[in-house]
Amino acid sequence: MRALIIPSVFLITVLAGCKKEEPAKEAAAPVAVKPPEARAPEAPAKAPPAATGRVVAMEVTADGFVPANVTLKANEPVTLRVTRKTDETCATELLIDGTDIKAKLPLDTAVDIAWTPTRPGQVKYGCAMDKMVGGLLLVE
Ligand SMILES: [Cu+2]
Repeated sequence: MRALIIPSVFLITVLAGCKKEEPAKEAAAPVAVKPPEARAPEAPAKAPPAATGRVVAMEVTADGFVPANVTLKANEPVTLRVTRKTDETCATELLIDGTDIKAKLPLDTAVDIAWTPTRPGQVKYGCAMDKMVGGLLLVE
């Protein structure tokens, strides 16, 4: 008798299992959606970072970067807060020689560019077009 009962119980279990599995997967889906919670900590990281060190306000006008030349100190963190005030310029980005810095400059938006020069000297910065519109960071 057991030989007959066991297969039928097995069959019922399998059928029930099949039917229950799908809702179980749906239930599992929200669990798989949990990573957004893990992404949540990234969001604050994307928020504008607090300015580091001295803040130097600069503007991009029809005359270029104003002021064009800025004196900095070696090993002293600085934040260049650059606001592009005109569309009459090709300086819609700011690049700094010898660094990976390439900051987009949206119109009328202050953009913080943090940098710590490591050695004295003159560092050229400016637009993406070979810094034709730009100036010098004079590192003392
Ligand atoms: Cu340019």
